[in-house]
Amino acid sequence: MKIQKDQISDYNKKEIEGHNENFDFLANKLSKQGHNVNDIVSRLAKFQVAIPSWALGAGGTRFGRFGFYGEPSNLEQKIDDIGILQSLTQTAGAVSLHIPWDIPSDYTAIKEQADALNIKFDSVNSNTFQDQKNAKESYKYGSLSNTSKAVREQAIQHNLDVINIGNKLGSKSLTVWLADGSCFPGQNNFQTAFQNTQDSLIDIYKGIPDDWSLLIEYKPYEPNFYSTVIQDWGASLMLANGCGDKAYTLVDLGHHLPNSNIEQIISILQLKGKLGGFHFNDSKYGDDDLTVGSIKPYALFLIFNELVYGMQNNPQNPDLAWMIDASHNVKDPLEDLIQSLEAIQEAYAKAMLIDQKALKAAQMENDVVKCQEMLQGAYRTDVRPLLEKARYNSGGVLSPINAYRNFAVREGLIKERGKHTVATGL
Ligand code: LRH
Ligand code: MN
Repeated sequence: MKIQKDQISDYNKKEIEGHNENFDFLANKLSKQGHNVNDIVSRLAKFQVAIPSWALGAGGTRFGRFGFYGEPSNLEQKIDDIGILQSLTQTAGAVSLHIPWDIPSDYTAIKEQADALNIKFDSVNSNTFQDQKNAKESYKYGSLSNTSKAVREQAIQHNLDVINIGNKLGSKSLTVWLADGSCFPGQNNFQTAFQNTQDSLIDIYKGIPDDWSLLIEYKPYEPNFYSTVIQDWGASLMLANGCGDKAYTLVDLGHHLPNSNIEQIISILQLKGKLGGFHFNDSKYGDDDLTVGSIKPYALFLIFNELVYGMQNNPQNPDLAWMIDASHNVKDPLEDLIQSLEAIQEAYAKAMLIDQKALKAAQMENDVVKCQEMLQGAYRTDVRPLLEKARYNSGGVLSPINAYRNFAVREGLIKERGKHTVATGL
């Protein structure tokens, strides 16, 4: 299913007047405050977020999964669905594949399809947290950290295979997340597990092409419930430093213990030039993989405030890999992803309203109230007309969710694919 350009222009005609009114009012106010509105709008338009190939169907938990009709049942249909997101939002210009869930059957064809939809291949993800059919070794007791050399070598070879797949698609990074850990005290020798992981990552790092990066994702628990080898940013940072300059930490927002100060973690990782990328989502309790900004929107804004500061003050940190990592248990996956894209753009736009130099000056003066007023003033600004303008200028729709429903996309996908297709992934 494709969204046609004329569908979009016809749809926007109905909303453009209201948009122009809101935009002109806001742009006028912001210009008076000294903001370069055109610069903010063009930065929003350039800001592309990678869609996870594993989150285009209905997710589920061990307690059950409720399918969503018209799900993509192969990689080609997944790329088509991301094409729909890109047509509407113009901010979903990349896909992050998970291997072996999404191994391309025809590399040339899948690249042509993605190119035609203006979709790039972002980071590729390895999977050593599930045993593959006919696999010689099992990852039950871990992969890169496993006490068995044969298991570690199998896991290392898998990661090298994933690099090879990504290389054929034009990806420029490998994301490694390990479930490795233990469920009970005494089960693991922590030092051996950590050292095995370091040595294994170094072997993988040797296979990373020069213009690539290795993103090491941390997580405190699940599926192991007593210890996880790469449990937090400190462990990920140490392992990245142990590998070399092309290795960085990957921050999944859901991979933090309650009340962690994620914006502080991000600030320091940027200072050290070791922040490589994000898995955006939101959570109330654990790794809930909920819609971005749906639970803690102010925390997301504070994270973008540190990111904007980093973009302006930390040239030592690389360009970041922006990716969503979510799972949809009750909502249409495409609507959920549209809302996440909107929340990310909104937090970024609000953070760009902060005069970082003035904020730093107030911080140096310890003028706490002034600092707060600056942050909350930006946060309380309704920036949606800026997002609409960025989409409109890039050929997208002014309000994606309304358009998605108005174009009856899900109904169209069900007509094309039927009601019983199931997407690979989580
Ligand atoms: C682990 C994780 C990781 C992926 C998986 C799909 O919780 O965040 O990024 O490999 O989800
Ligand atoms: Mn993740």
